[in-house]
Amino acid sequence: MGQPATWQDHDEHPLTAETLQALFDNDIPVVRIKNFASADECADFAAAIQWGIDNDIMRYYSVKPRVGYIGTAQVEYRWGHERDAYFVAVKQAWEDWHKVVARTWDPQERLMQTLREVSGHDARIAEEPGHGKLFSGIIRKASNGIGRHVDYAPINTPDYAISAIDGQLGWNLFVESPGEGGVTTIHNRPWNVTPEEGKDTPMSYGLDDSHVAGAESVSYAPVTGDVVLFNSRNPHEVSAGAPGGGDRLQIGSFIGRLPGGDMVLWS
Ligand SMILES: O=C(O)CCC(=O)C(=O)O
Ligand SMILES: [Fe+2]
Repeated sequence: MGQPATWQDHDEHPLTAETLQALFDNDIPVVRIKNFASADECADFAAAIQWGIDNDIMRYYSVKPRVGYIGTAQVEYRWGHERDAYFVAVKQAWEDWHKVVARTWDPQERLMQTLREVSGHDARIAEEPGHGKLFSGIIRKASNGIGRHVDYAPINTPDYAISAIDGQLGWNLFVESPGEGGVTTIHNRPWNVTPEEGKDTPMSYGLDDSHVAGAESVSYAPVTGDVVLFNSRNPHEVSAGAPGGGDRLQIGSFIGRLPGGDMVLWS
């Protein structure tokens, strides 16, 4: 490998056709869509999440710190599960998700529409031939933070159709945010290991400092109503929100860029 990667700048950019591609190409660190949702829309969505918590629709990941979610995460099925088990979970995930979103509005639909308008390319939920749609649009309560990890389908999920993408972003809309903390740090060190045929895909969660040593980094704060996008192939982590502040309530997914420019979404 040659020189370590560097970003053009450390700024938060508005969403345009150019910044979207620059983010996929890892030339810039962060795109922020300010005021993607109004304060009323955020409060309404947060109330729907609370209804999901009160009705035991929220589940908790097998990782520390504890992260609550509504929906499912494909990456949780990468080891020791048949593909069919993931698609059984997808069916339940969409049912749970629709119960919540039916009470409020659909940020993911708005986001896909925004991506189409800005880019001139299609943006749609990812599908696996023979199985149908993946789940997309995970709702999370991440008030205690999220450990350092990478998200990149060609390495995480080499045997799914989404592995055909050549760039991967994460987007999140924050509908409630801690007054302090809950900051996401992104390290410019795109994940680059070769998955071995017939072996488990490499560990992508709980990455220690050796994975980011010497890399430049940028941090962003969750702001209620904003969508933030970043290149999820870079190691990233979320700090805990300060106690006594609001929760960190969010909805988001990955956006993969297919050769030709169309975009597919999944969680
Ligand atoms: O909540 C965030 O800021 C980032 C969460 C995350 O790891 C992701 O969306 O891939
Ligand atoms: Fe992530």
